[in-house]
Amino acid sequence: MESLERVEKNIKDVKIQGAREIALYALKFLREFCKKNGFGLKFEVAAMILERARPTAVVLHNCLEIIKKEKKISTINELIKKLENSTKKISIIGQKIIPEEAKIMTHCHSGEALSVIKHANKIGKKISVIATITEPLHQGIKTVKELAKEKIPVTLISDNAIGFFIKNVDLVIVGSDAIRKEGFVNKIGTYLLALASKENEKPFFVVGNTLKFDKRKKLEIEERPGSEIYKKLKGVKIMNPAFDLVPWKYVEKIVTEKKIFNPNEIIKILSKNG
Ligand code: RUB
Repeated sequence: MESLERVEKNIKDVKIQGAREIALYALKFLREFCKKNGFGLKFEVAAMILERARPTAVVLHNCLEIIKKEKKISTINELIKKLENSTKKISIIGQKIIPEEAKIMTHCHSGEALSVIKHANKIGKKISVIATITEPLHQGIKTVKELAKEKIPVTLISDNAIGFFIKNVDLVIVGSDAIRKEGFVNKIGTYLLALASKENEKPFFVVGNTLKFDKRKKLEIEERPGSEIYKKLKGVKIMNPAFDLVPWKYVEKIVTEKKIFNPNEIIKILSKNG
């Protein structure tokens, strides 16, 4: 079993990335941790450390809230199963948004968004993908490698080229870190991609399982080290927010494991108390 410090570091250093993967990794660690230490103070501290490692995504937070109430290994197992099964369901339900032939743009690396794209290819749709490299950590490389492995035609572009290439695509699909009443949160740059999509009348789709529904009062946008943007710079402040929030007016539909939602339905669900 890895140490808590190692798991925290792997999450912080983006060795494990994407909201769903981070939650699965943390849950699998906590399952072993709780078998050994139970659900007392040690668990509370470990849960807090893991949640703080990447504070913006909500899925791990939501899972931890459930575990804190039920305090059972079987609950952790159920959550792991739920996350795994929901991706399978999303990949199938998501086919409604992908035509038989489509040029798709995506940003960053989202396991859930890619599950829809990969399944479209698997069932014979003629799709191709334009993927942004995603500054500053280049998670887009992971995306293009995964798609190339599946023999899906894929083109890598710089984030700056979004405006240049958006005209060539039929739709945009991105993942999500948090689905909130005021909008959804995803990798920094998603907001600009949404603006470009709207201006060019390209439908913009969000993918995310319902454990990403976020009722936390405050949204904390993770600020990452400036050195990820530029090293060895003196006398200059660097800002490096990891995520941004996209208002619902830019979004066509939201694909979840339960159904495809309209933004208005999401706003209604997330505006309810409790
Ligand atoms: C990843 C990112 C992904 C979402 C959804 O950011 O923004 O689009 O987390 O991913 P980072 P998934 O690389 O900083 O973690 O669909 O895999 O949950």
